Amino acid sequence: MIRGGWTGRILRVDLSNGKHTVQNLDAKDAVDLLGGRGLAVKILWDELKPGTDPFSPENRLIFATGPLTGFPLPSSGKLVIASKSPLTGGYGDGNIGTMASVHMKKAGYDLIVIQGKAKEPVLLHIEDDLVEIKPAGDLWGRDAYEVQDLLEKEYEKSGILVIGPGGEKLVRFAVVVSEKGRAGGRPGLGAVMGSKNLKALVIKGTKDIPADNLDELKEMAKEGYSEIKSAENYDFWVRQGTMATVEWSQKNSVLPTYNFSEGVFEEWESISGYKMEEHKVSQKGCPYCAMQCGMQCEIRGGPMEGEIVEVDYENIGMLGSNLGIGDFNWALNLNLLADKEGIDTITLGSVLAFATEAVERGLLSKDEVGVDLKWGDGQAMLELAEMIASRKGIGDQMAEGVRRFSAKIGKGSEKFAMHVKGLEISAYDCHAAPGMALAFGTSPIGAHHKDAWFIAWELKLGRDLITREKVERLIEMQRIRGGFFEAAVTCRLPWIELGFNLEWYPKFLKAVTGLDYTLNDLWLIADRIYNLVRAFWVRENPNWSRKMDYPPDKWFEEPLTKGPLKGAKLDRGAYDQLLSWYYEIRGWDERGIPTKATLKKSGLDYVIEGLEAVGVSLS
Ligand code: PTT
Ligand code: SF4
Repeated sequence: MIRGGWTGRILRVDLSNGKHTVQNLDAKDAVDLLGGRGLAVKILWDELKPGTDPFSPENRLIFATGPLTGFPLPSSGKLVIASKSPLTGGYGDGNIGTMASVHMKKAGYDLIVIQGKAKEPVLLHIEDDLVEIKPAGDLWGRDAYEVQDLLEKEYEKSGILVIGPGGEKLVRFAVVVSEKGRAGGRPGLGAVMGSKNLKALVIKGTKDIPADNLDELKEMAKEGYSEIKSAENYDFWVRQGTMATVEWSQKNSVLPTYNFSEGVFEEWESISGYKMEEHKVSQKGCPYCAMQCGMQCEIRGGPMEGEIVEVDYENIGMLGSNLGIGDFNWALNLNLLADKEGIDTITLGSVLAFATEAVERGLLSKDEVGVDLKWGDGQAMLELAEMIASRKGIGDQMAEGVRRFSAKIGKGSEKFAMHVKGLEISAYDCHAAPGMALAFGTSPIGAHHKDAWFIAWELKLGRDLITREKVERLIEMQRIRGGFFEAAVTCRLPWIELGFNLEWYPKFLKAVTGLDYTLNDLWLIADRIYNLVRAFWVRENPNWSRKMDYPPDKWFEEPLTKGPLKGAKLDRGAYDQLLSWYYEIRGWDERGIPTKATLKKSGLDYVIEGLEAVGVSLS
């Protein structure tokens, strides 16, 4: 019997007719899928007709907590935002640290599901059982930071989620922003919010969240926090956070450079974690987190000089080395522009780098771009980034993401459009990392590292190793990160960065829900979620083939020309072999589609009918 953790309630809001309802959360779904990504994909599977336009009122925008959310447990203040992605056309989600997650649970909602489209810009205001849709015409057109400031003044002690002008203009990689420095929903979930004319969600909750054993939970949390704080690398983490990865990536030849042409960057020291420390003025963290990795840096040059921006590795990898920018201040200017406009830094870095390479190869002229684009030219990159956010000039095409932009340019440019399934690759070069390439290839939302930052394990196993064991380890990592952490909706960084013991999580779950999950139970849930997400993609693409799981041609065809791994590139035969093992272990057929037996084993019998209805023949 469930004794806590979930509130058991889903808030449904239809912006077309202005009505809302509260629905009971199905207890079996909660137990079988936990929350976050698990419950979100189930709703999308159940409620979206195949082929639904992501920008249509029928698409759902889902804010999903997990059973641990809202309790004072280490790093549990996260929120999954999910929808059918306008960037990829498949399942999309993001994970954002925000007080909105805590307030959602305290207001008594596990999930908020939004559908429809408001006639005019609106904001959704929730205070416990009060739910109101209010005009927000005065906020439309304002940047995400301004809106955060205005709403904080009007609604005290509330959780706030907003979109910037990028989301309003339906930039396909617009994100949802919170607390000036947190951003989530890389696959364009800010644009889905914009398509619904929803500028902001403000939520305040004051209720107690049911828990099976609150005293035990508090005791465990105390121990958990103290384990985290006594971890060997805790002090260094608090100094540099994710920015320590710049040096690590450079040393291991995976720092994305010149549109993922190289894995090392000559000027890496000027964009490193140490450089960041020189700019750091303060730091903050997500709710209930003792790791405080939100590094607040002062910009000391360029048009945004004097302003403060929150900095992370992905942002600097993609807006620094990947653009050939060695001046930290220009990378910071680009980062802040993306945050205020509410667009994803990773895709922004990718689409700017792609355009620069297209110019270099003579496939785009200076006149076509409207800006004299060169590697390392921060001023030119910033001008173009502004054009993207406002969809002006060529920015209108670039706002569609690299897959669509390269299709427009043609002339073979698809080979260096760095994406998988339409989602741009996050900041790890894979010329010499076949396992990490497979992680990007098989990530359930397109090329994101969130499901498997496998490169760290791959280096230990041996980067050239092509074995079934390597693939088993990759799947193990996907189960933990993409399966468990995205469904429990708690931060994975205590585990991956500080070695926080995974055994804590079944204990936390027991204390809040009263249910006895073993780690193995959690991996079965993870597999169920992966099978359901894959089924969602296949239902949208009934001619699914293994080509959907391939990284871009560049990594196979153009070797590294610099650094200790000069000459390295991926081998197609080896990649194909890894992919075949991957499918075999997951119980998917040679096209990458779960077999009937696999779906049944995961308790997903209902999926079989859904796939067959769109003409997919299952093995
Ligand atoms: C995440 C992706 C990342 S992952 C980064 S930096 W990273 C980029 N951050 C952006 C940003 O900032 N502004 C912006 N305009 N666009 C941005 N795009 C990029 O988005 C994130 C942290 C980080 S910092 C990471 S690794 C971990 N991610 C987690 C995850 O995915 N799941 C989980 N259970 N725990 C995680 N913990 C860490 O959280 P997306 P955040 Mg993010 C400014 O959103 O879509 O998932 O993409 O949410 O609150 O900023 O925290 O080196
Ligand atoms: Fe947020 Fe960083 Fe803490 Fe994770 S480690 S919860 S991203 S502050």
